[in-house]
Amino acid sequence: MLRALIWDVDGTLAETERDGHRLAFNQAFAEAGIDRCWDVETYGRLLEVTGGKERILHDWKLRHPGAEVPASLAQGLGALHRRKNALYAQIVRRGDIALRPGVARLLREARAQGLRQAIATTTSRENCEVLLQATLGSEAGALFDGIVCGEDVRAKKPDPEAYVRALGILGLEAGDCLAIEDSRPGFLAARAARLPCLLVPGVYGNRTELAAVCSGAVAVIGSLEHAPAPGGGPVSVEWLRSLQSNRPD
Ligand code: XBP
Ligand code: MG
Repeated sequence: MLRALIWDVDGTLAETERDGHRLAFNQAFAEAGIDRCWDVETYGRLLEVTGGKERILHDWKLRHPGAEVPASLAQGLGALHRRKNALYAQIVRRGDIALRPGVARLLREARAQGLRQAIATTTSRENCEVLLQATLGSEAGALFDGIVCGEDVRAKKPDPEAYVRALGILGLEAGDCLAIEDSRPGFLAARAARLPCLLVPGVYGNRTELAAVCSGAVAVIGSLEHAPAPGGGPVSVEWLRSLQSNRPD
């Protein structure tokens, strides 16, 4: 029985990464005098590591195999990341990032049909809140029963902790919920929490490749505006319910 949807944020609710977080990271690097600029492709590879601070360190380690992270980077990481989030907030507030097609409609439809809804994200709470405010405004409070962010967990995705906490807030069993994700780390996190997972890859996800590495997803679709045939049309709660028979366990 489908009782709740648990939504990922970055890449799922909105395409925040390429033209949001990435640009903010690059501007923060430039302001801090750090000689690093992530192009679209490089950033796509770095998304395998979730969490902004973790991603910066991962990139440095990739480029300096076996070397110790310099004290200047380790000590400046918190301030660098705070500045990056402030720059990200500016981008979101000026309206450059929209919800992905079909997201607002499905959020409202699920609510209207009595489904509970939560967010399980590895982004910082301030980023999540600014995005919800800029896209859904005051309606966001009525759509979600709980929001789990990066600060709320000890281990970020692909660790299941964010999903386990979201389930705790909802007070539901994993089998009664559906996770909606865009990425491999997100899928792994959902599955490790034993949640059925619908994958909706966006600009950073190749649908075919993701389907191959994420076997066990209830479905892999390109957009919430287009449910696959035979039903077709926008993804509805009814269509999500029909996926229950695809659950891996
Ligand atoms: C995606 C992430 C985040 C963002 C950046 O989260 O991994 O790290 O890229 O946000 P999700 P921070 O897909 O789980 O929503 O810099 O605040 O970490
Ligand atoms: Mg994501």
